[in-house]
Amino acid sequence: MTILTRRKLIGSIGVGAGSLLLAGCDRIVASPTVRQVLGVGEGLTRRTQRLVTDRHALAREFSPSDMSPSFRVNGNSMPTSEAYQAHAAQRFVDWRLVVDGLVRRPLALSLAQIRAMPTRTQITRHDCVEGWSAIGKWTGLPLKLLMDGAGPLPAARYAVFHCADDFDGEPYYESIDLIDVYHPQTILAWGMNDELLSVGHGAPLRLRVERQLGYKQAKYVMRVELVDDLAKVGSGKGGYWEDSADYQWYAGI
Ligand SMILES: Nc1nc2c(c(=O)[nH]1)N[C@H]1C(S)=C(S)[C@@H](COP(=O)(O)O)O[C@H]1N2
Ligand SMILES: [Mo]
Repeated sequence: MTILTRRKLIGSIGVGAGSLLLAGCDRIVASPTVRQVLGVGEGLTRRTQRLVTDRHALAREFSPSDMSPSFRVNGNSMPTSEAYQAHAAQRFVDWRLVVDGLVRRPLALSLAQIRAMPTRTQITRHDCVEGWSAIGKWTGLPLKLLMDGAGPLPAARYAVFHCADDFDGEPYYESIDLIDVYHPQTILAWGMNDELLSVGHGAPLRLRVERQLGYKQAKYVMRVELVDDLAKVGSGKGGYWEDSADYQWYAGI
């Protein structure tokens, strides 16, 4: 009930709507009847404001002295596929990142090509839902630049990150919407803490989408697919953990 109503609210005002519309939304929530029906009070107002106004805000960045002395490896630490292991043994020289789906120009880029493109470096805090956090430094290609190369078609709404690893045969994947795709801190990282990304942390390439929780930070990214609908991918909920353990697709913090 609450969720449906909230969806309706958000749907009707639209993500990215300005403060005028938000003020209208506040008025709706301020009416005692609506508040009683929703049974949520200020929580809804705050969450709605966050969704409407803050999608472009930056995650906090830290200084080198804040970096955690150790950064845990979590989830899969080495994809078991033979193809991946052969690439890892050759330091990914013949590996290609595929960009396809709803794009004008499908791409297949080598790690060298990706590393030759402009980079962004950021020191951020990774928050895992299992209850640990770590601050690390990530260097990689802003996803926006990859999109500039591939040219998403007008129908594209989400980017899906297909990974090399699996859990019991179910491939790991994640997805984000275009707001996060174009967020300035969204990068495909090939470097971590001033070194090449290790296999444990997702070599050769892992997503960093800094406003979101740990499970969205897909490691071992092999392919970025632009889609119009997440229902067609995996079991349809937008990610491995979303499909298998009811994790929220929107893990923005
Ligand atoms: N491909 C892939 N990506 C993944 C995972 C995984 O198992 N496989 N685990 C996720 C989870 S739950 C977390 S907390 C982080 C862990 O990243 P780390 O190993 O660099 O700490 O990766 C996320 N991305
Ligand atoms: Mo996690």
